[in-house]
Amino acid sequence: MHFPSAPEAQVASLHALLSSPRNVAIVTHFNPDGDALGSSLGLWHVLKKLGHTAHVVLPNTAPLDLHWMPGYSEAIAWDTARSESERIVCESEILFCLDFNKPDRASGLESAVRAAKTKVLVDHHRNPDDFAQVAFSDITACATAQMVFDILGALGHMDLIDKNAATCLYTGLMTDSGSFRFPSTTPHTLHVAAELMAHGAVPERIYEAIMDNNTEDRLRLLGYALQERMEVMPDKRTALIVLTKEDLGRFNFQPGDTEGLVNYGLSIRGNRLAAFIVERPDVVKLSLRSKGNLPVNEFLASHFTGGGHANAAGGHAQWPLARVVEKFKQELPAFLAKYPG
Ligand SMILES: [Mn+2]
Repeated sequence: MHFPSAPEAQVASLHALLSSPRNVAIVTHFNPDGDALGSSLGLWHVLKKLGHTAHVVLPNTAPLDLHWMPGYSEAIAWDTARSESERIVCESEILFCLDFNKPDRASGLESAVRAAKTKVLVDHHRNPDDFAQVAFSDITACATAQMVFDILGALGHMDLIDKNAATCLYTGLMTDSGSFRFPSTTPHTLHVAAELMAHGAVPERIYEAIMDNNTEDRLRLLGYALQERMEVMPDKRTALIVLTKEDLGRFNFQPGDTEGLVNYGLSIRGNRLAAFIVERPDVVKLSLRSKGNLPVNEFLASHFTGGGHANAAGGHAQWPLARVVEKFKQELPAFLAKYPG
């Protein structure tokens, strides 16, 4: 098996760093998703087996539907344990930064991340900041969990991937690849999935744990968003969903409840763009998805604050909701005209 996300030089540096027992911390991005947690916990299970002292430290508590992941109960979160989180990150001998590539994505842990002396970046997002001593950056990898697998394989630790680690890594792979359907899914992705299955991951269980985990409020919010708050623009092959903070309050919004909502707009026959704009307490957030050659990361970077992948990107704006929606609609025609589909 080959490990495309694990270049020899970086693997050698990491091998040297981990050659004796260390105090290791693993940090991932704010609002951790399946890949953030899956890559972090997957790596954590293996580092412990190698004899390191290891902690997963989250900038905030993960959504409830990820709490089942093996090892989650031993992770700590900055929003519930600030000083302990910061201390563990600051005092770590090696800090892994997984699934993000700019220190501010660690939110409240940003200064602790900057202060940590030896940082190892493992990430698949575009345009990484240069803040880590050892950097694994592969924008072609469908998930950070896939990169962690490659790195563990290149280090010769594949045999240390037990059922728990395999379950975590498979979760990252599955969630970030859209259940193995996004264009980022490669033959290698499926080889890694197969290997993780052989190490104990059970796809049926993991899919159920992630997907069949709705609350009634979340499903009602989805129905409401599609029925009352989705604008379909057939001439633009675009669907736009806008939710106000009152909408969220009405359905007792919990973090993660609107995860994946934007994809419904893209599932309309013929659509090439879907947008979801949501009003949060201090910011308006945008989430864009597209098909084919329509780089929504460019659109967000040009007109809002944000970025991401060509077909899946996110951003925000510190303006009133109405102004964000107006700006989106204003800039949309020129963007679509630039990339005729
Ligand atoms: Mn990811």
